[in-house]
Amino acid sequence: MTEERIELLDSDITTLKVDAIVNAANNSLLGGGGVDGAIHRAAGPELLAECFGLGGCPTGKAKITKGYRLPARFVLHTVGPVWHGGDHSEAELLAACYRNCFALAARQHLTTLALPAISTGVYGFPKEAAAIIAVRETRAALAARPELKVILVCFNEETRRAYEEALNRS
Ligand code: AR6
Repeated sequence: MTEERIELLDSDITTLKVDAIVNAANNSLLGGGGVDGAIHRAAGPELLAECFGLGGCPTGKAKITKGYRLPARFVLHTVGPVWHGGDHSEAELLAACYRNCFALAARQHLTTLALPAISTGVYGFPKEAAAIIAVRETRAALAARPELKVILVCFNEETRRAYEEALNRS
């Protein structure tokens, strides 16, 4: 069963002791606000130093670093699309973020992953539509890897509601 391996958790992602947390970063990978800022603050300056060497990241792709002072061992940095109304491949790019994070986790044999609601903050992606994509891609990843466990982190009530609705749809 895949559903038993998806957890919704009201939490600050920087506190979670998992194999990897996902960062909703920007193309520079050099920090920012939102969850990105919180992760860099909690991980310490060594994270920024490693990110400098990565040369940024295209939208929809993902790169890995160590977690440094975080309880999580690794950080998977992905760059979600900025919402421009929905006709600019936003849905495909958001799905690619999830797929590339899950693929990277599989390559590194990481089994416990926590993800924020990528693109739904500063980048303005509608929460309900984003939750449907997150749940669909998470279910596909869980079906492909029986050892995988995924925590979808709800930083606010609207995000939790959007995930609950997406999980109940099918
Ligand atoms: N733990 C878990 N989730 C969080 C946390 C946290 N500590 N803080 C915020 N969220 P956002 P984006 C939630 O804006 O929309 C940055 O400046 C938040 O409530 O962090 O992908 C980057 O550098 C929302 O549900 O990311 C980029 O420039 C979700 O995380 C830009 O923002 C994503 O919100 C990326 O924008």
